[in-house]
Amino acid sequence: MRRLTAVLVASLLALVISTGPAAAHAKLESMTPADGSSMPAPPTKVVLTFNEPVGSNGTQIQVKSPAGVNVATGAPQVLDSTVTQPVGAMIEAGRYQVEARVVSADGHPITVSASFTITHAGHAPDAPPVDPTAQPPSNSNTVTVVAMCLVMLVVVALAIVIVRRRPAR
Ligand SMILES: [Cu+2]
Repeated sequence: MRRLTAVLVASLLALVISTGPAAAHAKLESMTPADGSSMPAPPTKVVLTFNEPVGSNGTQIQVKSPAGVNVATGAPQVLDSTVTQPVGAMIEAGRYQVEARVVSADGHPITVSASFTITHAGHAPDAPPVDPTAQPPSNSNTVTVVAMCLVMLVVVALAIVIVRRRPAR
């Protein structure tokens, strides 16, 4: 009899543990850019879509560059079941890791771990415009940096032209 009681208690506990919290927690349904995807141009935002509305308090999203720099800028915007995180310039090509902490409707936090890869580095948008009439700076390091920026600008411009020229699907 004691054994039967123990088995009953154990089954009840198992039932509560397995059906209780799991049913109520938000789950990531999709991400834009898609988890595991690879693209040439850096996105300007990361959008997480969950299977149910999530809370706006306590939401934290980090988008880490291959070197570990967080490129997320500003607060994530929560609208029903989607969370939009603006991201700044992605000046490194490679894999970006998305680490999100989102609060489920029942108040419990969940964490999301996903990633995407960009094959072409972006360019810092707040870089000063290049003045073609400017005197070449005396510092050779500065010249190198400016030259690299110019090359990046050309690459990005080319990428935009190529993407625009592709016929619509
Ligand atoms: Cu919960």
